[in-house]
Amino acid sequence: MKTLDHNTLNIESIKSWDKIITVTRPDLPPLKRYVEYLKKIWESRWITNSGEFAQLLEKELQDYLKVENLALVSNGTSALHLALKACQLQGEVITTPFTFAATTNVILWEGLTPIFADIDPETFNIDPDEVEKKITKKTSAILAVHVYGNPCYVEELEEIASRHNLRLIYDAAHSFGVEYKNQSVLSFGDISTLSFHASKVFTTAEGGALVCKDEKMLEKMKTLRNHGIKSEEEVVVPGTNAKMDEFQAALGLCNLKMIDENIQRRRRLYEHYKRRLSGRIQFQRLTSTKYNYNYMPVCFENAEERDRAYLELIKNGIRPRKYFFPLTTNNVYSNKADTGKLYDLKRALDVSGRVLCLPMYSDLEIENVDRIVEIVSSVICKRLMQLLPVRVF
Ligand code: T4K
Repeated sequence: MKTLDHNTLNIESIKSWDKIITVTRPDLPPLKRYVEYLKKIWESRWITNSGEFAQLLEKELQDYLKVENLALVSNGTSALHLALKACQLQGEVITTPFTFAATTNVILWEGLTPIFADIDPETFNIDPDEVEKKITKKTSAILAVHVYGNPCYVEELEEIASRHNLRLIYDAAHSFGVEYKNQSVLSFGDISTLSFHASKVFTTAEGGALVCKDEKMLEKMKTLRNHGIKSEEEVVVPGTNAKMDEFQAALGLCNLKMIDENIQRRRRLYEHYKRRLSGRIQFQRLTSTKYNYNYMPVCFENAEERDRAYLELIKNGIRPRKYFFPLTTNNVYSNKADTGKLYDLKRALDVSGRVLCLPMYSDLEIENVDRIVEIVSSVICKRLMQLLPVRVF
């Protein structure tokens, strides 16, 4: 985390932070454009509670994402909370341990029990066969994650959920604009949740959204996000405050204008990484027909090699991240990195030990991608050299 001492804060300290290549960096619009929106906010003095910009962003996102029912919320975690709450779940929720802490945390906060199912070692998403094995009388839902935006096996999960009468919720925090079989990946399952955090391909600083098929369900979640208030004198359900404010919505409106261009730039970087590292490292197998290139995950041969590459990059002023290590089983049971073994999660443990997310953001320079590739390659080469037969002359 970046920490600045306010007493010594000066431009130089900010510049030195700028030299570090981080795993991600938010896209920001030209400042002038954002200021135009700020002027309107100043004029209206309407700064939150379903303001004009929030309503407009909801509409524009529905069009862009090709979905019918979308509600903005304050972040991706509150989107997950509202989704679970609206489904009135009980007992057990089957989920993946290979995800960010929030996916598992919300299950626990809602008083439910997370049951972990193993992942597919190529797509890194929850394996439907493993889900099926974990279903009991207590199961009420499946909470799957489209990891790094890569679509889950949606047809198989849909079939299992309907056969067992379970709710199917997708944590689509990384899936902005992703399509599966030329259809928005957000149109699968009962509810999908998005994150618009600074680290995401589309950002409102903090923010998120809920997408669902059923209009009534959307209304329910909109009521829940505003304290359960139906009218001035009617609170119909104990809700919460998960609203997006006008400053965030304005940033979203500006960023939406640049989204296609930014995704194109990421795509070029992704392909460059892939071309240069191909055959020497494992990439995630993508199942999408349209992808957003939010992350650049690669898997090394083993954990030791991953950790060496991680340290080597850090030494060179590059900050990759071990998303997602350790598994979120740790949130629940203990602090040990190997708790996954207890739950028959061998593949998740293996991927989590080998994965590294390399820097990926739209204005990352290609020369820096080359530098990163060279450092990673030098680590891999050491292993390959050891494998070569030693010749004795
Ligand atoms: N479900 C899934 C599957 C998720 O991945 C997430 C969040 C959620 C649910 C919950 O959504 P939110 O409630 O967060 O909307 C980051 C993000 O905070 C988190 O949103 C994200 N997933 C997760 C994968 O990554 P950290 O702790 O790694 O963030 P941090 O502060 O270390 O930032 C990462 C890098 O981003 C920094 O090294 C530099 C860059 N950065 C960050 C910020 C905040 C910037 O350049 N500017 C910034 O303002 O969790």
